[in-house]
Amino acid sequence: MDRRKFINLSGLGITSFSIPNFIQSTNPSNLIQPIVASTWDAGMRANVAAWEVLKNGGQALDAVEQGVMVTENEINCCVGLDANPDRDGFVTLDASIMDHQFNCGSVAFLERIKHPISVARKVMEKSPHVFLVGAGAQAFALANGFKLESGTLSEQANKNYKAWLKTSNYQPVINVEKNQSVTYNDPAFNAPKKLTDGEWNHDTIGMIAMDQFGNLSGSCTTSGAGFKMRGRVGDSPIIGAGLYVDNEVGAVVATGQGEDVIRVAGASAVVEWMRQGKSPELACKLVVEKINRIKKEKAKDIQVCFVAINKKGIVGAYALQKGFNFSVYNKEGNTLKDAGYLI
Ligand code: SD4
Repeated sequence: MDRRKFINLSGLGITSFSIPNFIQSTNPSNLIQPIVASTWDAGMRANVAAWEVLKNGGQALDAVEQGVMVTENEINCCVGLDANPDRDGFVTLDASIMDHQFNCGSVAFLERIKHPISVARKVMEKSPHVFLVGAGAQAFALANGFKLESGTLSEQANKNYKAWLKTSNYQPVINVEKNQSVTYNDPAFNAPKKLTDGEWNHDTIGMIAMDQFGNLSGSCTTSGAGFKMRGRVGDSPIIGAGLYVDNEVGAVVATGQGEDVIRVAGASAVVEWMRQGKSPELACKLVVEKINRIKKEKAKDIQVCFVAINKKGIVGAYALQKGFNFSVYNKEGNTLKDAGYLI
């Protein structure tokens, strides 16, 4: 309560009601319950690192960076340097990060750097820009202490690439995961999932979080679409498409067919529905429905998914197709949930 309102209320003789409220709002024991949500089941492992930051009173921005770094680090993973290459055989990475004050940073078409999310944060904090790409992004990373990695494909990516070269037919794969809702109350949950050829069909982790101060942040990191054209960039590093945070309203992250998320400014559109009072899940659904309308009969060939959080700390998600799951960690534990879907 601000001072003027307090004085006005005391003039109305209701100070006895106002004082406890005032005390309550400044009482540290009354801080907001933190929460983190992320895309797919890889989010279960990423959430553990994010929760470590949040439960110790850390900031959402640190949580969403450290959380997705876990996925970027995973061996034989479809996110980060171990992921599928573009059609010329090079892994190119995109990432973005945004805090509660509209600060944001992105990198795209970044090669041979292990943690694109941390480069994106450096762009946000140490450059006058928002978005760096390609050789310039790599030079910026090297100038800021990042190491140039070898550029050799991982064993699994090499196998996948060789198989793809047999036809060299670029066809986006619909991103789905086996549906499986489960709650892990063990805060140390860290069961790595062994990926098999058939399951390696999404390439992104997005994460949104609210810290104990009620501040929101988000991050997104991806290898993009496997076997994409060289230079192709998806939605993940595009602020407003793959990620958006408005601390007055909520935070949203996307995964799936980036081209179709970009054309509706997806994450920003979900935030705007929440601003109009829609729940996070309904806000995601309304944007998925718009994509479905635009794509018409081609909608069945793609997947798009959103995860959103509002200022009350409520998380919701929605996907175009069956098979999208998302991970949520709060004081009750780490839970993998199936998202609702349209078709
Ligand atoms: C992209 N949205 O580059 C990403 C891909 C993705 O799971 O989410 N894959 O279009």
